[in-house]
Amino acid sequence: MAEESYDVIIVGGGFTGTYNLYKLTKCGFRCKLIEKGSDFGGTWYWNRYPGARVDTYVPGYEFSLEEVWKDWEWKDAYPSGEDLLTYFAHLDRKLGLRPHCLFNTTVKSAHWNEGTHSWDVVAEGNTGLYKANSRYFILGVGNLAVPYVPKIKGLDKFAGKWSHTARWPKEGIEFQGKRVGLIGTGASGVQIVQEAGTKARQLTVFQRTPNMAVPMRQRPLNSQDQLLASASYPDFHRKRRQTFGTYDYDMNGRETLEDTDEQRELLYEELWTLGGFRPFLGGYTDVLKSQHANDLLYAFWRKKVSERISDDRKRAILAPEVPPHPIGAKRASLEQNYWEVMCQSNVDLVDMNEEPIIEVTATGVRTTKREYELDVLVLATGFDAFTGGFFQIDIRGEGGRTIQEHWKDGIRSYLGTSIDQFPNLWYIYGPHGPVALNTVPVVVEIQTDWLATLLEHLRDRSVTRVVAKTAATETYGRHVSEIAPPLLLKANSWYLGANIPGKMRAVRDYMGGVPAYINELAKEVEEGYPGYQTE
Ligand code: N01
Repeated sequence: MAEESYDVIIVGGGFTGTYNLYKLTKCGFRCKLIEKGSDFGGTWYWNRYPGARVDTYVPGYEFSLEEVWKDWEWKDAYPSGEDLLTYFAHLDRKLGLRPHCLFNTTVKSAHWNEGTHSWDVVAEGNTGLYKANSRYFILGVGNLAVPYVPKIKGLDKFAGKWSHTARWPKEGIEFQGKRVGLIGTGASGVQIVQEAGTKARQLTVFQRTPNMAVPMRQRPLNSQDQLLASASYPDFHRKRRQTFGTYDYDMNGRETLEDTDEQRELLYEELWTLGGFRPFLGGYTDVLKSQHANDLLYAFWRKKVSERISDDRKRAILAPEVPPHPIGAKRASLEQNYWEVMCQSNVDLVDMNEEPIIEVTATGVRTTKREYELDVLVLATGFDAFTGGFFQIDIRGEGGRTIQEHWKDGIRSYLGTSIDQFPNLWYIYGPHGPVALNTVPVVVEIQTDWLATLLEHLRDRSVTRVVAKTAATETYGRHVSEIAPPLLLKANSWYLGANIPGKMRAVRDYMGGVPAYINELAKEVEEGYPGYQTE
């Protein structure tokens, strides 16, 4: 087998991989992109469950490249998973990506070679093993790439069809006329409810924690409107980099109690009507800092949602008087008709706190109180976020140290893009970067543009080895922990790794807002990359 050699090997064909391939090829680097799936799309390739839809409206959720957006039209303000896959095909056509890609191929290992200052990469594909080496190794593996399937007794005995939402079969699973069970009511679960509730003969939702979902305010888009709006796209795309959450909406700069009750109610109503979780949670600056501010926002949310839940029992489970965690400490989902569907007579809601699941049987799910007969079981149980995708690859840095060993006491990252003792390795949209509250394409552009400048800088100086300094890494890590808002720590969210039993609970996301993050990156460039050691 011939061993190929590149300047850059990129893992993953989602937003990160496609943009890195485009950008670094344009800068003159010879790149290869390796993707496990059979096509581009990343998260949208894998999450094919019915109703999958993004929670950021366009043109917020797309690249800012004019050659891409100028002849692209969306059907809806919040595009569906299918439309996003069509967008990826458009990206491919416009940017000429495919010739540089290897699909149906899984990267198994990447070992740092101190002798050649390059990464030895082994992947496995349809045609056997693939080996290559590259000066730089870039992980674009996605933040929510590895599904979490809880260890529920008997799951393998279920005689009907079951699937995790993030591994939905391409041929689909029929809901029409079936008895469908759903475990998990995060963003994926909400979308399954909206879809399955209108098709299934019976939908049984097993809820552990209520979802504090806010309205999506979906609307169809027509060509004429998009054509007119496109004149403002460059401004819109610029603004995404200037707001806390890479959105066109920004906080009003005030704290909750600076306004009178009437002013506050007006603002809450305005944000509720606007739709989207970023405006609703970001109206006041202290929602995740002050418990009192958080309680006031929760009370408003509960009032609005309760008006739409006609069933008393279901209302008490879906919108309880005492919140299970501060609102916003878990990522709020967007809904279109969630509460109404939940109230339908064919939809049953099981509060798992009252009635825990004991096991899955051949014919359904058995709780402490009864058995629910099912034809289909959907697991919308989330992801091993941030580090899951890294740990699937045998990555070894200096001295053969694995990334698992290196991160066993917590993530060590410099600027959310590089790791001390792992030379020439980069990652985008991952641990200690601005991920959870932000939009993927925007963060990917910010980090990749910065990285491209750095790699050109190194090439101009004939540098072959670059690694983050340990002291800089530790300072940055402390900073990431310190800037996390206190109420964030009070929920068992994937933000903290607290959704996975046994996973260390720690801040994994840069929560200082994107303008502050951009300043960190810019300072590094202006000061001549003091956080890196080069040879
Ligand atoms: O996963 P989640 P998700 N028994 O982790 C429950 C993005 N996304 O796939 O809260 C019973 O949020 C768990 O219960 P609890 C978005 O960033 C976006 O829904 O831990 N239940 C929870 O209800 C989102 O934040 C979009 O008590 C169990 C659910 O499973 C992220 O992906 C759409 C359980 C997991 O919720 C993840 O969302 C979809 C168990 N053993 C996803 N284990 C949009 O753009 C877990 N649960 C709209």
